[in-house]
Amino acid sequence: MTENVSNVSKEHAMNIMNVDYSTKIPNNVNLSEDRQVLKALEGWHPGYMNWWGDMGPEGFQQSLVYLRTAYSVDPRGWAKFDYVKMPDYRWGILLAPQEENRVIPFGEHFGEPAWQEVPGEHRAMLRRLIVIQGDTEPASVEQQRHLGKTAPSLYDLRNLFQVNVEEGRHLWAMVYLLQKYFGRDGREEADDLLRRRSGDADSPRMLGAFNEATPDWLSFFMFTYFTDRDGKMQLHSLAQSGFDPLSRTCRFMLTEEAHHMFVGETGISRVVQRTVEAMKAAGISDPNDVAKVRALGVVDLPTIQKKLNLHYTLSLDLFGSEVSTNAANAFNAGIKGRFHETQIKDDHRLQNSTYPVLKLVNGEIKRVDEPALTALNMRLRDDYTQDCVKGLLRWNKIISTAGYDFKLTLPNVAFHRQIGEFKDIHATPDGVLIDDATWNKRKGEWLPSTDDGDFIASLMIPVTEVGEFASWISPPKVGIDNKPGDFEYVKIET
Ligand code: BYC
Repeated sequence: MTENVSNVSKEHAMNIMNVDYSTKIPNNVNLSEDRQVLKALEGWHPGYMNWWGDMGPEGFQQSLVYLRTAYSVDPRGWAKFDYVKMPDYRWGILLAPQEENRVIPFGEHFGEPAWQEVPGEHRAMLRRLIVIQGDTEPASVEQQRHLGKTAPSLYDLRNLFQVNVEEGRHLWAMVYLLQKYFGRDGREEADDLLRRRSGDADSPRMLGAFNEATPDWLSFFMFTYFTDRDGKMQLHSLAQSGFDPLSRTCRFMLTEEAHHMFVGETGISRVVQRTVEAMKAAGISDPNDVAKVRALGVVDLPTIQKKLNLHYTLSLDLFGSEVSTNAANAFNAGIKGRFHETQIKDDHRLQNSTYPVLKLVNGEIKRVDEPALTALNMRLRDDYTQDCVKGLLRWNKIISTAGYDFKLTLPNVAFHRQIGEFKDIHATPDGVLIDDATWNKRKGEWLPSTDDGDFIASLMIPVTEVGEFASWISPPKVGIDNKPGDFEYVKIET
C-alpha cells in the first residue's frame, strides 16, 4: 500500500517535472484534462501566431535557429538544444513543481496555506499585476523586432531569437493564469495583450520603458542587462506570492530569464573589450578622445556610459513611485512580496518598521524614514541597484586591465526620471540639482544624442559568416551549449 502511494506520487512528480509535448500546447499542468482552459488557449493560439508574424522578429522566420526548449522544470536539467524554425517553437505552459504545504510568506495572511485559487477580495489587484507582467513580454519582442537584420554575428542573432521566443513563452505563462483563473475578463485581458503595441500612439504598452525604441545592438545589450533585470526583481517578488500558481509560474520564468541577463552582461563586456583592445592597438591613451576612438570603428567608452545612463534610468522608472500605497496593499494582501522574502529575518508583516527613502526635501535629495510598507518599491529598487553593480565591476575590470583610467558608473537615482520623487526636477548624473536651461544645454553630455545614435547605427552592419564578428564587438569566451567558435547558430534562409 505504502509502496503504491509513493509510486503514484513519484509518477505525479515526474509529470510535473516533464513537459507533455503530445498536446498542441506543451504543458506540465495537465491541460489535456482541463478541457475548458485548453479550449481557451487553443482559441488564443491563432491570434498569438498572427501577432508573432506581424510583430515578432522581422525576417528569419524560415531560418533554422539553434534554440533551447524546455522539456522539464527540473533545475538540474531542463532544456534541450536543437535547430528550430521560430514559428515552430513549442511555446508551452510550464510551472515549477508545487511545494508541499507552502504557506503565504508575508502580509496579513502570513503563515496561512498558499491559495490554489484566486482569493476573491484580491482578485482585481492580482489580475492587474498579472496583466502588467504579461504586457511587458510581447512589448520587448516588438521593441527588438528589427535587430535581426543588423546582428553582429550568428551567435548574437541566435541569442536575440532565444530571448524573443522565451519572452513569447512568458506571455503564454501569464495568459494561462488569466484564462484559467479569471474567467471571462481574464480572456478579454489575454486578447488585449495581443492588441497593444510598443510605442503605439493609440494603444501603447503599459509601462514607460516598453514603449521606447531599441534602435541598435548596444541598446539591446543594455536592455537585457538593465530592463530584464527589473524583470528578474519583479518576478522574484511575484514568485513569493501567496497565489501559488503565480508563484510557481514566476519561479520557472526566472530560470529562463537568467540567460537574458547573461546576454546583456556578456554583450556589454564584449563591446568594452573590443573598444579597449582597439584603443590599445592604435596607441590611444585618452579614452575620452571620442573622435579618434570612433575612427577605429568601435564604440567609445563615453558613449557606452551614455547608453548605460539611459537604460538604467528607464529601468528605475519600472519600479513605480518610491512611496506607493499600491505596493503596500499588494504586500498586505499577500500578493507581491519582497526580493528573497523568505530569507529576510523580520516579522514579514512590516506594520511597525520603517525604511529609508530618497526624497526631495526643500530642494535637496535626502534620506527620509518612511513606513516600510509604503516604501516597498524603493526597497526593491535598492536591491536592483545592488544587483546592477556586479556587471559594472566586471566591465570596469576589463577597462582597468587594459590600462585605462575610466570607470563606468551608475548615475544618481534623481537623474533623468519620469516616475516618482524626482520626476519634476532635473539632476546631473552625480545628483546635483540643475535648472531646465542647464539640463537642456547639457543633457547631450549624459544621454545619447542624435549624433551618437547615428554613429552607433553606422556600425550596425550585419555579419552572417560563420564564426565571424562585427568590428565593434569581441567574440564570446564560450559558445552556447559549448559549441565551437565556428558553429552555425542560425542557418539563414530568406
Ligand atoms: N510606466 O504606486 P505606483 C519584465 C503607474 S519587467 C507607466 O507609483 P506601483 C521584462 C502604475 O501602474 C517587469 N506607468 O507604482 C523585462 C499606477 O497606475 P494606476 C514587469 C507606471 O503600482 C524585459 C500609477 O503609476 N513586471 O518582466 O506600486 C523584457 C501609480 O503607481 C510606471 C512588473 O512590473 C511606469 N514605469 O508599481 C521582458 C510587475 N510605474 O494603477 C519582460 C507587476 C508606475 O494608478 N507590476 N506606473 O493606473 C507591478 O508590480 C507594479 O505595477 C509596478 C508599479 C512596479 C509596475
